[in-house]
Amino acid sequence: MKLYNLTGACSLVPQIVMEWMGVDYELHTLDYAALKAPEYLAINPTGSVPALTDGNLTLTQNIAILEYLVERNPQAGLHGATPEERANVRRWLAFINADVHKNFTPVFAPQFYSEDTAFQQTLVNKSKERLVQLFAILDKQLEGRDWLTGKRSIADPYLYVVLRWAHFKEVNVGNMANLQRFYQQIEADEGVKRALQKQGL
Ligand SMILES: N[C@@H](CCC(=O)N[C@@H](CS)C(=O)NCC(=O)O)C(=O)O
Repeated sequence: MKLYNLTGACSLVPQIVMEWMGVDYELHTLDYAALKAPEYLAINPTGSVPALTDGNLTLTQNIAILEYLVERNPQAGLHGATPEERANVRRWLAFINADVHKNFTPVFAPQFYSEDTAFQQTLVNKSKERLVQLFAILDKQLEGRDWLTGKRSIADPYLYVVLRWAHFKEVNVGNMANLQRFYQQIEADEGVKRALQKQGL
């Protein structure tokens, strides 16, 4: 399997999952220009990571990739064991992918939306305010739990990656004790350390 990656981006999520599963994969790191080049656009027309190839299969979209990995490696136990548990894992995955992740786009790249620098700053500030509200929901969910759904799943590395971004972009989550505990715990994980090291982080 080959994972197309941009250093520190959301492609770190399936990479950590593959480390946890102990599967063989090749990490193919691109720079931003290569993401928009015809060669990669043929793999992912949106010019974004992640993309995963496995034999004849070419897959994009984090959620689809994560679900594919767990279907291929059920023994890793990274999805729920019952329909209810799996629905709960999907709920938190969707929350992080569709709500949290998307609110980082204006924080990282406000220039995508406007050339007006004053407007860009407003956009960054408003998006960070929204992110604080969304992270507070995640913090509450972690109350009394080590992992988002009570046991380790494919949702947890996604939470880790957006928390890394929150620290990097100074989104104010410092007073959210459950998130801080989760972050320290997952950073100490050997699979996470290997993934970061392979990315040069
Ligand atoms: N909906 C996509 C979003 C992927 C995405 O936003 N990737 C970012 C990195 S975290 C990216 O490649 N951005 C570069 C760009 O869009 O120019 C998914 O879930 O896989």
